Amino acid sequence: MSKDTASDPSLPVMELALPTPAPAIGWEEYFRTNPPPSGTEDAGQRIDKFISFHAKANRRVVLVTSGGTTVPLEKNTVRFIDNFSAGTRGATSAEYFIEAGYAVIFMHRQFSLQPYSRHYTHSKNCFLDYMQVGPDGSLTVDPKYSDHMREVLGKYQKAKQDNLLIMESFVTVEEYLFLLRRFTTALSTLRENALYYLAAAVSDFFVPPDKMTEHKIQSSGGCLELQLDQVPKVIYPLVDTWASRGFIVSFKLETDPSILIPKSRRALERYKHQLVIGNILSTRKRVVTMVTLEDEQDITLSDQELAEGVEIESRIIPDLVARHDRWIKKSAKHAQ
Ligand code: PAZ
Repeated sequence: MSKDTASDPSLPVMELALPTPAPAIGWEEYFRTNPPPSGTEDAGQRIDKFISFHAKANRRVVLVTSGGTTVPLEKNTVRFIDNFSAGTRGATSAEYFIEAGYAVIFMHRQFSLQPYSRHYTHSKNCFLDYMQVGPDGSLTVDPKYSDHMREVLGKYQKAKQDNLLIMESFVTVEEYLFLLRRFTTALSTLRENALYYLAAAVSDFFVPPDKMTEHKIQSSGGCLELQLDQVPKVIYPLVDTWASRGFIVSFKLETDPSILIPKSRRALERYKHQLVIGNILSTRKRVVTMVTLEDEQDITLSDQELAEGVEIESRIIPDLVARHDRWIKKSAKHAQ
């Protein structure tokens, strides 16, 4: 269930005007009334350690969220509502962030694409197709893949050796929200050196635990009527409190191009973060729009670049790094 699917996209843009942001009560109550999922604190402690390791090296750290969240319909979950996202944007971006010198906290949907392994999973090829057995019975990589695999392997091993990548996973929107709060709060200790790249596709509606049935919903009851509560908009406390001094980038996914920019800009006006990257479902690998309160800039790949396998993230990340540089310099000037 993607953001804003509840709005009717056929409405004129003016009529999509949303009310003033709800006071922060929603998210506070959410965190007060829902216990943290098991594993939240253990993951948080691993992240604390990772951050303090990179703080000593004065290295910038980016939190990349990636993949879609689920909304379970039953406590013993058989059925759930899912959000669209393969995790390509997040996993690909993580690699380019590492290339740019950042350490990456990769907070992703379990079993969605991951940095480096993404080149060989979820593809048309089964991983066994990359292998071959030699005449002596030895198992090797098929030579037609070995140059590319050597390059990816080199980058992967370097990232591991330098401890530049830590991966933590979520499945449900609840797990996502608790991890997000825990990780952003931890990362805020790096102040301006922290970058938040919120590419995950997060559910807007959920079934709160007190309204959820214990066991599998039975089809013998006829039609299923669902009433979902709204997930609190945690971007508000994230910008205002959890990650207040970092550079915060959110994504906006739409299917109707005419509402993409107005809605991206409205999010910036409302939450006051630094950048929204707008993308349209059908063209997201070819064009994105970098939206700030001041302006908007498209990053576009040509047909030839696409055919050559250029990834749009190879253009997005250097652009972001330059923006982050300026953000750090500006903050240092203000502090003088
Ligand atoms: O993971 P993917 O590459 O298949 O898709 C990426 C994306 C479209 C989910 C991402 O670019 C995005 O827009 N995320 C935010 C989605 C939202 O507005 O909820």
